Amino acid sequence: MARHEQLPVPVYSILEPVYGDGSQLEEAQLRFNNLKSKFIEVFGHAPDVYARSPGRVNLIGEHIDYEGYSVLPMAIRQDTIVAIRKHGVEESNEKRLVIANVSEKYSVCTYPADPDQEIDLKNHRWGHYFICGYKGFYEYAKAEGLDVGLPVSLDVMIDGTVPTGSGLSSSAAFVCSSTIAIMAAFDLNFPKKDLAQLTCECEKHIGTQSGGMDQAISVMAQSGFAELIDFNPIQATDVQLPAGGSFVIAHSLAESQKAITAATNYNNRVVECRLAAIVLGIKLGMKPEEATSKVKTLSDVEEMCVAFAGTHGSTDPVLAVKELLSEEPYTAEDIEKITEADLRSIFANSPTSLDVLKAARHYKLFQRASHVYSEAKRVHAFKDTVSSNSRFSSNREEEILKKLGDLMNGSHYSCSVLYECSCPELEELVKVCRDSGALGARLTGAGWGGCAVALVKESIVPEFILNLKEQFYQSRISKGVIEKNDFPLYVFASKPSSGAAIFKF
Ligand code: NG1
Repeated sequence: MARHEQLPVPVYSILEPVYGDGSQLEEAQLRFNNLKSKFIEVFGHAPDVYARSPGRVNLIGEHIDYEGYSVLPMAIRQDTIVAIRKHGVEESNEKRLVIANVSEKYSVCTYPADPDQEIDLKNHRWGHYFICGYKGFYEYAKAEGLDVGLPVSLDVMIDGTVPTGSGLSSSAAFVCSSTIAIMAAFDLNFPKKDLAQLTCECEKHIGTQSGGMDQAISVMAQSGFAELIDFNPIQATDVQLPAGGSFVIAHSLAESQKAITAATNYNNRVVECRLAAIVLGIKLGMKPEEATSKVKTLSDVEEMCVAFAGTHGSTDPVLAVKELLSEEPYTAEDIEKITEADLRSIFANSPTSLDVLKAARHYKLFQRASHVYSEAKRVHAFKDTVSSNSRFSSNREEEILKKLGDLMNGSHYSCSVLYECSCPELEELVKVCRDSGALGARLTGAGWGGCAVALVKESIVPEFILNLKEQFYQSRISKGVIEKNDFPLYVFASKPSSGAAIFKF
């Protein structure tokens, strides 16, 4: 039987396979009806086809996907639905992409139909995410030698429920659903693993050096399972979570503007990791020229680090980091002495990395590398702990949940102290979660704002949520930061939901 990542995106004519039954189905029915009527109102025609892709919560494995390491996210029920209609094949007028949104917050965006258009990063517009998918579709079609004809006009309407800037991957839900909708409008369907790869690549057009976790889980998730996502090649392995635990997602109410802060936050860390890897490679015997040209990620030099650790009676690559990198931040000059090359020449092919170099004062190589190697280990420890669940009796479940919680706490500490991607609101929220009985709690997603995820015993979830309301949200409700009635949008327990789908009614 083919692994599920090799299969195409499922195509349904009813909503149940994705939205189940009960209130979620009812809500989905309303959304689809509303989307269709708004589409007709704006474009004068019904859409041809719909695609949906979910947001995700990352349970463990933060800021390591772009370093080549496995991560362990699950899809959440919040998603982006794209309704699309392809037209203008025979018409001679100028072909355009018109992107509307059911929410009045987002005004209509119009773009030319040229798939080679550059995205104007200096003027950030919400429709840019659709263009990422549009470019990605054509790039893939070209690479695969598919004849998709000349560009045509597309009418598009979006309905997204993944909160933006929350670390729950609204951007990937948007890019994946857009790409899949375009693909479906052209009557094509690519294998899920190719879609995961191409959406990861095309989201980079927005200016972040995205790692691939979000798109992979959004496209490949299976209802009822978290997934261990491996890269190179992309692969998803179902992970059955212990029944007695529930993951509660809570928003810190600090918005994380990943695309806008890329040069000092997200992309900065990608650059620091590459520099750490290059310096480690050189310290472990590579010629500077070889290291600067060949070493891209910390996983590229892991084997050398492990071999070094072996000479000290250990298998832990962190030992090499401790012995070979300085805890003091490095200046550009410090690193250039080691690499024997100007940093700008190392990153000459990456304009977004050059922006990082311009903005950076120093580089914390020791801290970033220690985080990446230790976090990569925690992911496997988490997976192994979950797997051991089925082999033992239910009275061991408590012990297993506790172990998972400890790993999540360890991950948060590392993100906060070594990777410095937390913020005061997240620190406060994580503490409130732990004080309210969570077995473990951590920031999730890129950080610098957005959500925390807490592992809570199923039996105490309502009490836990009430506690969070009192301890964290009440004062913010009083100050008018959020509306009281919106509280359920900011805190919710989530079961693993299903991945991308196409709907043809
Ligand atoms: P968010 O910002 O939560 O969507 C980002 C990256 C991931 C991963 C995490 C950190 C994108 C689209 N996503 O997620 O690939 O690196 O940060 O673990 O850039």
